[in-house]
Amino acid sequence: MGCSESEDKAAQGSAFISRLFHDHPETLDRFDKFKGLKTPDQMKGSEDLKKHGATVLTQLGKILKQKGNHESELKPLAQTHATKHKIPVKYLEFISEVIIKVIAEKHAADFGADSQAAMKKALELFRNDMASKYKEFGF
Ligand code: 89R
Repeated sequence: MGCSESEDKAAQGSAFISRLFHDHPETLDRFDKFKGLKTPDQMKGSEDLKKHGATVLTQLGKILKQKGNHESELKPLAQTHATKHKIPVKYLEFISEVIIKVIAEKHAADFGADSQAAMKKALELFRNDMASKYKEFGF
């Protein structure tokens, strides 16, 4: 997630999401607006998927930068993902794996064992706090 240009963000964000849909097709079913995307080419060509990819990455980036002091950002995200989109914690595990995998593939040289471990830890913290918020929302 080292790129800051917004175009890179859209490309990178949609790369994570496409990979999630590929590795775990059941996750695609949660999106009414992406259900029609059947092939990797359709996913790559979707402006809407890029836009959403950038939204997700921007939000995740903000949260991870807080290093745990993320209550005000995390709460509304947990609320929509628990009560509206109904995204199980398992799916948050999937996306965490995908994020690590994709960065490791695309940026192998800058993503050594230490960076990977740090990213894993940050994503774990994010997931744990999402899970406790989910409980508060009865999900
Ligand atoms: C699904 C993970 C994540 C996962 C959805 C998933 C889209 C940020 C899944 C629409 C769905 C469905 C929507 C609605 C959505 O709503 O809070 O417009 N997510 C919306 O019909 C994550 C993660 C982050 C994240 C956001 C933001 C929005 C949004 C922001 C918009 C505002 C709102 C963790 C990486 C299921 C495939 C930071 C996953 F499986 F990966 F866990 N979202 N989302 N999401 Fe989602």
